[in-house]
Amino acid sequence: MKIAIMGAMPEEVAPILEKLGDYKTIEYANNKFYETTYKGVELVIAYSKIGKVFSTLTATTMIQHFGADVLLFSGVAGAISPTLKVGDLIVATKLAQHDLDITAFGHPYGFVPEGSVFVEADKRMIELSKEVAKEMGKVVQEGIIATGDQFVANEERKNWIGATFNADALEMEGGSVAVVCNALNVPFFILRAISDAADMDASFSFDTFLETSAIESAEFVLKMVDKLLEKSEN
Ligand code: 4EH
Repeated sequence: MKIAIMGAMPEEVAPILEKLGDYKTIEYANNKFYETTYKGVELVIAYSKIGKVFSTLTATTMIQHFGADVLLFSGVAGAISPTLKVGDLIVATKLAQHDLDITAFGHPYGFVPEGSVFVEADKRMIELSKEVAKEMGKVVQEGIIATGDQFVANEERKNWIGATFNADALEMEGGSVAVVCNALNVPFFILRAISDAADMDASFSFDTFLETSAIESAEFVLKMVDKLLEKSEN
């Protein structure tokens, strides 16, 4: 088994690399990929750069070039649901692209022919995340994540995304990573820690909490790796 761990920003993967210590750096497709062996399993780690296009490229590369057969995403997100506060964790049950719009042709938001509005994450890993949460004594909310090439810092846009996709959180990479993993039959898990509320204070809140929230998410995702290994032993 080879496990891919990705984030979008350097701050999102730094805590993971720090914990792992020794790794090999491989340059490919204008990006750096970090490879290491952890408890006898191969890991490939990278941050994609921000947005749907770069995250698509990185997820595809990790699977097709590096041979990952499971993918975990760790990062931060803006909250839509009022029950999500800065530092809280959300696991994506399914993801959509909120900025995909061919409604002029009568299609719903987020839909293109032969695609689907939502892509579901791997149910087994969501189950495992409940065990991890319990063991860590943490609360992890499950919910819908909406993705788009836009930093949302606007109450009106945030509410529209919440209402249109029934989404609980928003970010800029999960929906595209989901499309890639789904197409290539790679089970995926997307975890985000809240950094802001996607409102007028979002950029300030984001800058303040990026680092601490990214650490929250990274710690959890590493425990997910431990859990996957524990389960694959029996
Ligand atoms: O990778 C992008 C980062 C913001 S853009 C998406 N990430 C963070 C999640 C996120 C988010 N996405 C959309 C957290 N809050 C969000 C929000 N809307 N309100 C960025 C950040 N810093 C420097 C440059 N670009």
